[in-house]
Amino acid sequence: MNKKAQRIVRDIKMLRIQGARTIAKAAVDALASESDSFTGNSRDAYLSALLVTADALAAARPTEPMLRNYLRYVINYVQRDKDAPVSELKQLVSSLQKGIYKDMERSKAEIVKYGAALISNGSTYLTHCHSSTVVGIFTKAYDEGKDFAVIACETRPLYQGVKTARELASYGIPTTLIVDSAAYSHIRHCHAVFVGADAVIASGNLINKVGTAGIAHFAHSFEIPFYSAAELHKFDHLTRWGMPVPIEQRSPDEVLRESHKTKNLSIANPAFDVTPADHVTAYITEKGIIPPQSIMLLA
Ligand code: RUB
Repeated sequence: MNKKAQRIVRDIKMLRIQGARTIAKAAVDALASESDSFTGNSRDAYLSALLVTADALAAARPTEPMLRNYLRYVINYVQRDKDAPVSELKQLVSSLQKGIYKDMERSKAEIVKYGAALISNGSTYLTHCHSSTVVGIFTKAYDEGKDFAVIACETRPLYQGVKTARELASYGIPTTLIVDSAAYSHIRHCHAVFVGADAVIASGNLINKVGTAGIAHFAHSFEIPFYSAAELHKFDHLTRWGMPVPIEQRSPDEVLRESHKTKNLSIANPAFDVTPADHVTAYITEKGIIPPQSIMLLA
């Protein structure tokens, strides 16, 4: 792998690059850079360099179908073109990259438009973690002149919710940051919950940052709408045949400092959890706002 691709793999692993869309975009960038820097005329060597890079990127965050779907899309195109010389394949990858970026921008703009339409004056919304799509929904609604407030959960252990709160507050949206365990007492005063999505599976269940499922459960019990902003590329097609989506387990060091660790103490640090489809009011997709039961048909 070239230096840039190695750096992107590292940054994705360490969450310097976070959030499904941003990760997928960076992964496509890494693959295109690997393609670009390849020297030589061997088609097999070129393809194997791409496959090695794609594998490393996919392994960096195993719960990210959007990343896998886009990488697979590029690799499939390259493999299909059996007679093309390496120079042509390089051009192909570069134009696929541009197409993917356009596609991502288009779908985000649609989701943001549909999502902003759900925001009303005088309301308060709760969000969890950092989703660039959800931030886009709130900022679009604000640009449309809507007057509303946001409560953001800080999102232990890596505090991505602080990033959300800072972005929204600096945009001018009244925002309150709470610790994750305060979600229950705040949610009853909210009008809806908006979260992002890392993966959507065949059952319509949502996989998103750990803590999401609990928030969805509270929302369900208070009859508060719970929305997930999810591009259709976040759908994991393998789940149609019963393949489970692995839940990434991260380092215990993110939870507890070395000096605070004690004998016999184990630490669990799952990055995501699974929200059952019946706790999801709807997915906000680029094709519109749809019930979780319809996601498989559409994706
Ligand atoms: C981020 C997270 C986000 C989704 C969607 O988790 O759970 O809600 O990735 O983000 P992490 P987006 O910080 O562990 O990557 O809407 O930007 O795709």
